[in-house]
Amino acid sequence: MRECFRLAKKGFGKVLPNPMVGCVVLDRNGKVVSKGYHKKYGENHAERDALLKLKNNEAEGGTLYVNLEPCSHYGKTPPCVDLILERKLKRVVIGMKDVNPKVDGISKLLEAGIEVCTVLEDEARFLNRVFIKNMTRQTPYVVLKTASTMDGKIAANTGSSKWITSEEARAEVYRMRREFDCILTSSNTVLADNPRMEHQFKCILDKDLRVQRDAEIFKQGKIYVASRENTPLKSGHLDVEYVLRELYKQGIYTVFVECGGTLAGAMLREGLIDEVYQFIAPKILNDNSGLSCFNGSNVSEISEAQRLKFYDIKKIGSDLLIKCILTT
Ligand code: AOF
Ligand code: ZN
Repeated sequence: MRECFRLAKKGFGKVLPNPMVGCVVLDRNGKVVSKGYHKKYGENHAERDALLKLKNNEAEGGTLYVNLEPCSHYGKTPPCVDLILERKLKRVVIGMKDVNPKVDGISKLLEAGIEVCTVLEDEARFLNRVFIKNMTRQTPYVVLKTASTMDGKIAANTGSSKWITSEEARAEVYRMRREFDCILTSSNTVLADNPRMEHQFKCILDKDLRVQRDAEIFKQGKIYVASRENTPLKSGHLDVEYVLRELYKQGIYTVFVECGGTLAGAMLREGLIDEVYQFIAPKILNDNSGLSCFNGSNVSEISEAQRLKFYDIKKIGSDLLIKCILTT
């Protein structure tokens, strides 16, 4: 199954809105006879990719490993379950059940007398967390990036923020942006920093259309401006959840949020963030009037704090980059 995960990741950035899927086929003696993966959206599924490589049917009586339940529907390709039955496999080991309501592969396999079992489910679900969110919620997967001092400040009280992190960390942000379909920011950030935010698709939350068209951000890429003219308000602010759903309808499956503490705090409170990428510079501002990464309010108990799980940490230049996923 770990080999399936490794193969699946080769499809990173090329398969969305489909999942990343890898497949390993063993013959009746447990010897690996074929491997495959889902290479690109619309192309063969992992199981088909692996099984079609076999000249004689070495898979007969063998085991097929795949990190997602094989499909049973006619989509861009015929059902993988049919091919598995045709090739007479004895056992199928999956990582997770498919969340696509059109798919009911496990029952089809069981009905045909094939053994099915699940292994490493948590890891399989983590690998395809973007697909799961997209498919079950019809909304993009949202990662918020922030960069702070060790005491969680993103700027001094004058607004001075250039630069908290090292050049290497900033270069990493440029690279990271390319992994997302869209960058989302606020008019506050654009007015304060006038960033260029080089990207093919950018969304600015600008309720009162305060950002002028000659701002750097307009000089490149496609821009979606959400304002009171095209977006409903919720408690006097733009309904960000509505904006995310609109972006999804335009084929945006992943969003990278780069903003200040007000929007970050609001999105966190409203449960709109899936992950946080936090850069931490080896600096302490030591001023409580400095600006915070998350600017919510009225939280009186530590037990009310949002919980996250650190899943990756690395040093970039002189800074740390902590990647974490929200938990309940
Ligand atoms: C698998 N193996 O490698 C993939 C699966 O219409 P299609 O062909 O693009 O089918 C997309 C759906 O098929 C997708 O939402 C997911 O449920 C499943 N993708 N299934 O068994 C694969 N990519
Ligand atoms: Zn399939």
